Amino acid sequence: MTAEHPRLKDVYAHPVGRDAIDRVLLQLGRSPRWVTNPLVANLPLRAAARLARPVLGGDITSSLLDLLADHGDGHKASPRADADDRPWWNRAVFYQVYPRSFADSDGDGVGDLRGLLARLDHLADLGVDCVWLSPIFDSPNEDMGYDVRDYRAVMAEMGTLADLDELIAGCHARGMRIILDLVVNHTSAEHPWFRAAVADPEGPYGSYYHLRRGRPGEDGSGPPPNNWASFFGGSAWRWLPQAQRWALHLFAPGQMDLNWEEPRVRAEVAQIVRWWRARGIDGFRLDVINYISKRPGLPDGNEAIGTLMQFPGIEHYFFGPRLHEHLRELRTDGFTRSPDDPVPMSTARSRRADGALGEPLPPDPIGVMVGETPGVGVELTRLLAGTGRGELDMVFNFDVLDGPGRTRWDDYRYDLSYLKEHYLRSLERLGGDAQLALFLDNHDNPRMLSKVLGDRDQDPSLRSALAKALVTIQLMLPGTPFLYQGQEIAAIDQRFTSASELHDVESLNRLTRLRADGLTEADAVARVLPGARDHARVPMRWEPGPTTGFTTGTPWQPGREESVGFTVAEQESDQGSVLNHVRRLIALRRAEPALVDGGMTALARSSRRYFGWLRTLPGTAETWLIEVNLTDRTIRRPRGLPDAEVALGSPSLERGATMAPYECLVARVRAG
Ligand code: ISL
Repeated sequence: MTAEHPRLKDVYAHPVGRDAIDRVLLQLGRSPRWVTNPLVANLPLRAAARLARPVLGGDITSSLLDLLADHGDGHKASPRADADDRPWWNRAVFYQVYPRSFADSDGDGVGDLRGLLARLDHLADLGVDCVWLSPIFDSPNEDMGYDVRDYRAVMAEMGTLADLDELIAGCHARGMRIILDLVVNHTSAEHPWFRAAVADPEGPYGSYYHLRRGRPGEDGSGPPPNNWASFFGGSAWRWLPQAQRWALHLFAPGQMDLNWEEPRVRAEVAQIVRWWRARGIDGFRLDVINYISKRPGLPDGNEAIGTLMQFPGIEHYFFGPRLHEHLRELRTDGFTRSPDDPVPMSTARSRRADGALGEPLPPDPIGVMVGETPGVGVELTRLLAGTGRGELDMVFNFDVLDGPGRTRWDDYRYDLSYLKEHYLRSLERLGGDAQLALFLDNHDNPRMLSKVLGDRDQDPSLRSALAKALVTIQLMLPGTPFLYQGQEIAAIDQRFTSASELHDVESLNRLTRLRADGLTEADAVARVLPGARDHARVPMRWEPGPTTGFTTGTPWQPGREESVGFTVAEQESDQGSVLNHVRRLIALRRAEPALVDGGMTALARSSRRYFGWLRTLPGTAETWLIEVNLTDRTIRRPRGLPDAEVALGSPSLERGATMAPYECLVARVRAG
């Protein structure tokens, strides 16, 4: 930014400023129009900040300007590649497996690699192109594998490296790629690097982490080096008596933040990636990858930002000064194949439009890089994953998950008109500059179905209809869909009743804090459940029965649901099931290029109830119509829609003047 006395509009014109302001407004539940109003937009930044002080609780100007200064204002992205040059992940359907809860082969109650191997046909039959596994590396599991002890070993309860090799080959043989979770913002405190750093902070591994001496005269009982908070509660610093140092952990006390300023850390990470690529892994989902670059000196966080975003310090690392540089280096040194690299142990077989398998593909020149990037909005998506930027391929923008003014912990009903608005606005603003990653569920969030339906999520007809509608949106909008296990059978939140049923470190810490604040156990549980990550971590429901075909033993996290019709086995034989709807949608994507490569035109843009759009393949007359009723009521279709032949619809292939609750359809527009 160049202006000496910036106005609010100058800040808003900067990609980082725009995303930061949009995020604050979303958090406060205010419309972005608040900033674009010319009277407000022309205010000098300092005056705007003064006016906003009662709402923000303090002055955030200098923090905002520091952030902008770190990133210049240029953001160049090349236009989207021609249809023929598009990378495979542009057309792929990804499927996230949470291995601990997917399938258990040995009866110990914990899902494992051989369990998944035995279920791979389920994913291939669904039409999945790429399987993503949540962490499987050796870990003490303080945060369920997001705390890695050895990046080149499989955790014992999930199997062995040989099992993983078999799994990779099994995916490839079925025409699916496979990616893993790369958790390198932090390691486990039990990782040998951290042990060595603690044993000798001045030695070769001391600089691998953020270790700080206490402030003068302190013995560790005093205040930590800065005011940063951990996402799982309390300070982000832990005192290490043996080393007489503080160590930074943005997550659990056993998840130690790596120091990416240290070149040897970056080289180690690149080597880990190359090692897995040689084994046949096709890329990685990179955990909290936007947090790796921290502002040098690790200064205190701005208090107003801390209060507003709930995590003091966040402005110093959510989009740190060297993020772009680190990502580019990792892409080149870790993910890009060089001519001397060994040929991967296997590669995926190609798959034709009719689903039939072809020959194994040549190795990909670059492994896919999917960034998990909390706090990143549309503009930063373009900066981090814009075509030709040489950083990430796609990022997850979490703004879709909660409505304006809401957080994950609020007990509220999600309004799908926000989902429509969010996706349309993102697509319009991204243009062809970056590929949208379309996801609604993952292992860190309650199920979207339950967020929308609330207590009515157990009503079988609403549940099925909405599950189909949501997945139709995900699979038919331009972008790359990421399905999460269970979405294909309309998984909903679990009815947990007591604290003893929760396992996640985040839920447990929150419960402890609420209890310490004086809440009864029942009240504390009630406050944690709306946002608990445990909901999405219950075992996959393969078949009816107490352990749902997940295990022959006692599941580590028992599933409590007793519904009829919401297991894979039951839905298999039901032509009208959610499972068969998802299969047909994916098959249609494969067969009809317009549904994947086609441009998009929104219909009835301002309707809050109806979500309709056309997909047209440039240079052809091939046009498809997709329609979704976003409400639990019957609605009228807008007038003037093209005549179209329904290929796939819920509840039927009839297309009348009205749409049933959460009805959705995909139809081929008739020529003329
Ligand atoms: O659940 C959250 C904390 O409130 C999310 O913000 C989540 O921590 C964030 O999206 C980062 O998630 C990833 O990294 C975490 C891990 O616990 C999550 O499971 C993972 O998806 C730390 O590695």
